[in-house]
Amino acid sequence: MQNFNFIDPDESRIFQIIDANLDRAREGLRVLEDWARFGLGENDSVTKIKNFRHILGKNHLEVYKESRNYIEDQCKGLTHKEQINRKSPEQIISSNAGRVQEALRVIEEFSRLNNNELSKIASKIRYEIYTLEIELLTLCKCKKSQEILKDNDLYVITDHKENLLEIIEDLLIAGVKIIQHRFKKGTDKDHLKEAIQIKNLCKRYNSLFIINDRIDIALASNADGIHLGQDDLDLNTARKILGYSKIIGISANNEIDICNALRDGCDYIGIGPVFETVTKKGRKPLGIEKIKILTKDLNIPWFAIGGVSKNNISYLKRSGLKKVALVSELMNSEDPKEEAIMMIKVLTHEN
Ligand code: TZP
Ligand code: MG
Repeated sequence: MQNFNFIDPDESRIFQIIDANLDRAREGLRVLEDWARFGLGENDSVTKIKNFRHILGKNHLEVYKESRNYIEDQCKGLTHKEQINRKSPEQIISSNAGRVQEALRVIEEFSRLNNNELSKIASKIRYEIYTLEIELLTLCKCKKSQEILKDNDLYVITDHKENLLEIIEDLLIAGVKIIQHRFKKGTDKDHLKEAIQIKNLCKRYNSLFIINDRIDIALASNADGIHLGQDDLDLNTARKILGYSKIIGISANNEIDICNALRDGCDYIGIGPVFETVTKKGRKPLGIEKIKILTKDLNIPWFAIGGVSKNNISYLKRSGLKKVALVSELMNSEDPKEEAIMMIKVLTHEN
């Protein structure tokens, strides 16, 4: 570190730049830290960000602060209209991560001559912020999807239908927030095309779009998640491929499968069949009581599936099966919109 006893005006300008950018970087970090803490409850990220703030604080030398008013800043208080337009936490995270990265880059450049140590610190933290930004955005996306799963009790699964897009739009208008696309025949090209169309619809209505079985189609259609049965790819492999921004649901119908799914970090469970169903012929129903026993300690969302209809939904709810998934009842309905509205009403109504 150089001796700062004598400060020439050029040096003072540089100190002022470093001072302003240390403030900027620390402020931006504080925004990221608070969202990680209060918005996401992510302690590891909080610790990491706090540590960066403290390192920068320790390196915020008096000599930088003293240069603050030495030269009048004509641009003080200027804002950009983008700042006013920021609406979502994701936008706030992105813009503040960008703010920190830019400020650190400026520090890195201007401190290289007089404080090489600070320059190196700024460079190191800047690289870490690129990764942290992606981590926080991924967690935001995951959290949003998990909230939709927690807050909504009707989960609708598609079947092969000529007018499938029309049915889905009706369901979305009715307020269905979770749609799973399930396809058992046809070509991959057609599946993907249909998946992208449904994804776009779901996005328009802020609903979750989940793909059954096929991780490749889930990725290609930018689905919000995947649903896997016990014979599909295992959860750990799926998580490796999909990362943490996508939700993974598992069909688990016995204690062992439920334990494994929880251990491996699945986001929700589908359990059934509750009743006999034509959609999965020959499957022995578990029945309401067995499902209640299997799910009694579950602390993630779970949906009872199999033979759920408008005639038994209220009974299911009264029996403690408060979240349901279904295929045929709404796919074959004369009026999917009205029926979905009615079902949502029954499921959300407090007993
Ligand atoms: N998994 C267990 S039962 C079932 C699935 C996919 C089929 C449910 O279909 P439906 O028509 O709602 O009974
Ligand atoms: Mg499957």
